[in-house]
Amino acid sequence: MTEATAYAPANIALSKYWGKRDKALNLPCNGSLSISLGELGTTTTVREAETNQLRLNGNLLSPDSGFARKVWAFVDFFQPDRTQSLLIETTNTIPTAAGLASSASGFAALTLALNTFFARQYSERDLSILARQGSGSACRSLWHGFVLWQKGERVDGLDSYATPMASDWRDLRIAVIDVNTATKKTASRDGMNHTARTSPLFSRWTAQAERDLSTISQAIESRDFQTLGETAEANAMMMHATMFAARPALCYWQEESLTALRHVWQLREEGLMIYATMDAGPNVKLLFQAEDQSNIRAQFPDALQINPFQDGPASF
Ligand code: 2P0
Repeated sequence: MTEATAYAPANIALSKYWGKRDKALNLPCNGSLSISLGELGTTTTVREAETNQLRLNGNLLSPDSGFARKVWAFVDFFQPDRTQSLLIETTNTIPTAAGLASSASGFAALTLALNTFFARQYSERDLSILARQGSGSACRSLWHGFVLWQKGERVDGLDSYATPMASDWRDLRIAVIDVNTATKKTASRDGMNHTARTSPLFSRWTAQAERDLSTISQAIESRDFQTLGETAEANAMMMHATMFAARPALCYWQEESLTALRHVWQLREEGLMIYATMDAGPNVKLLFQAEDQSNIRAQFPDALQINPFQDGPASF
């Protein structure tokens, strides 16, 4: 194969991954469950080349940049002897203004493109295990829809991989309120390690996160939007509370984050079925149903609305 291209969607966790039991293998302390973002993701092409080159959104990256080092180390999983030089072109279809992390879709698309390029024909399970080693949340980005990453117990991580859930919940909607897209101060990797090491709430967090995962999983099966929304929001708040309790405190929020959350809580008091989640940044993501789409647009006119089950490019 002289060229291979693959697409993978970004994902938002409804029950979060925050804390590793093994930093080198990205093995989590608890399982997590996400919803993929359809057409918002990453397309990656791998080609034969004279020298190794990495392009991100059209720009050539220095081989010394942190991201380039991670990418080339990842390529070694597929080509340990480094005989073939490669041009890797990776392009995000996520509007930069949405401020959504792209490392998950980036490493998932790279995993799929390398698998085709090197004609490896790895199983979906093995691809998820490989993607996880590029970036933990990437193991969930190989599929559309709801995806569950089981934490696993083994020290080699061979039982820590993601699987897609059968549900096709077409009325589910997501919106992203862009609070601030400036580069975040603390990378997720450093933030979760700091939290695991210093937050006295950490063990409570991992135990509750496992329970939330199970509650959300059941809510998806029974199409219980209220339970899904309440649990996803509570899970995100507890993850951030665990970070606030770290020493020193870790806070990804900005003033506008709390303003947006208060807006959500007020609307809910008025009877609107809307819930919020937040990741390792200040943006607030909304969960709601198709019937409330125009209402949400009126309340949050600048938010990017996403229909996760709209037909997007297939990943496998
Ligand atoms: C998640 N996040 O479950 C959580 C919620 C951010 C907050 O996964 O170190 O980029 O590469 O394994 O996957 C972001 O962390 O971290 C993340 P690494 P990753 O989506």
